[in-house]
Amino acid sequence: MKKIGILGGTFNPFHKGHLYIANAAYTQLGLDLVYIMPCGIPPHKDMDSSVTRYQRMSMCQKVCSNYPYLRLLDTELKEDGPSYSYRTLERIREGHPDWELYFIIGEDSLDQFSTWKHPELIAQSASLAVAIRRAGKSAGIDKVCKAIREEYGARIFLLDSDYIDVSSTEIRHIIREKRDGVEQALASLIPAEVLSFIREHRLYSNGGIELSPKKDIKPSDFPRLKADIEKKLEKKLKPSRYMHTIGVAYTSASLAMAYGYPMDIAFIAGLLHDCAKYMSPSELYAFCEKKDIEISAAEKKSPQLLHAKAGAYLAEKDYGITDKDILHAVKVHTTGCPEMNLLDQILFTADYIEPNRDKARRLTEIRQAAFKDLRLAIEMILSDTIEYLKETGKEIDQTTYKTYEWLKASR
Ligand code: DGI
Ligand code: FE
Ligand code: FE
Repeated sequence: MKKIGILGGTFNPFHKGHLYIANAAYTQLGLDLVYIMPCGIPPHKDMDSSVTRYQRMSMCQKVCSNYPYLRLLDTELKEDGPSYSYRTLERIREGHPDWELYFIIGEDSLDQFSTWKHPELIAQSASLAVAIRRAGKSAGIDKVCKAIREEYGARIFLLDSDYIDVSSTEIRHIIREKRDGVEQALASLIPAEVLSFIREHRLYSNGGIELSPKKDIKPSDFPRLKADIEKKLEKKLKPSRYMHTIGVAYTSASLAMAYGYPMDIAFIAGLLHDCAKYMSPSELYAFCEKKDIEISAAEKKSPQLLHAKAGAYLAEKDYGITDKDILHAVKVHTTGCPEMNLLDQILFTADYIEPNRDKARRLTEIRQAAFKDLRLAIEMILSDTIEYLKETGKEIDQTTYKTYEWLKASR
């Protein structure tokens, strides 16, 4: 038997609270997998009707592809009417006789449990995994559990999950009202890949008010910008470096497609990432000193690393790029950085896997991983890079290590 958690919800949008609960169930109950199950039409909750079930599904899918223990379950998404948990769980059980089910719910849902349709059938199909706030564990909860156990024969497990206090309703309000510091607030509440999906699809923003007008490249400007940058780069870079650059641009755009990031932005980041590569190490060093760009200990010993920072500088000053995401992704494309955002991750990976590359040892595996599990791909790249640098006796930048540690810790 496989121990399977089921976390249902509207996920409108998916947020970090969901992630905490799923993770608490996975680790504390020793589950094999947790299925994220967005509903088709929610029975009670009022819905933002402008967001389709497929968009809610995509947001869940994006998160699932970044966590190996999460999977998407579309049982309820496919239903036309409202879904009832007792029926859904029955159907899952019939479809997967080898699954031992743990139905993950919040403490509030447990209070409501007897008002659900056929609680006795739910209790037959699955154990209940109840996420409670550690701080708020009340005496009341034991009483409620006892009553439900006795009345319905339910098996109940309590999960310690002092999850961050966040609700989808609150998130929708923050976006709609465009409160101050909205970007930062949202980044702490929603996984990065969901946030970029919300941005790209302009969800929850009421009549097209954009959540931060961060796309500094208008779609109508893109063809011209692309042509101009390509022309300039072709003159500056060696032919092989230019080929690589084009490869990274298209690979970035493809990864952007796969993970729901604006493709034009990813393409431009790919084009510009090595724009400083025409300089030799000593020229890069002199350039950065002159421009007051900070030089780390590792960069002192291996000044070619500076092509990333110098590239970000040139992208802004020589190529007129103002988009912060692009400039940041170029800046960290060689070492990565802790908390690297989605575009950082896309560019970092594209640089390693683009079609002209042929030297790295696990290229085939990493290329496959990149489109399924981006973080895993980055972990593999960093691990191989660190190994390679050790073998060749090169100085390893602290940022490279820190990025690797961050990834492993946030898995
Ligand atoms: O500029 P590219 O060749 O396209 O690719 P890149 O910007 O990822 O640079 C790759 C090179 O950088 C590769 O030879 C490994 C090296 N590198 C990556 N992290 C570090 C590093 N070199 C040193 N010395 N220290 C690092 O931490
Ligand atoms: Fe590079
Ligand atoms: Fe490169």
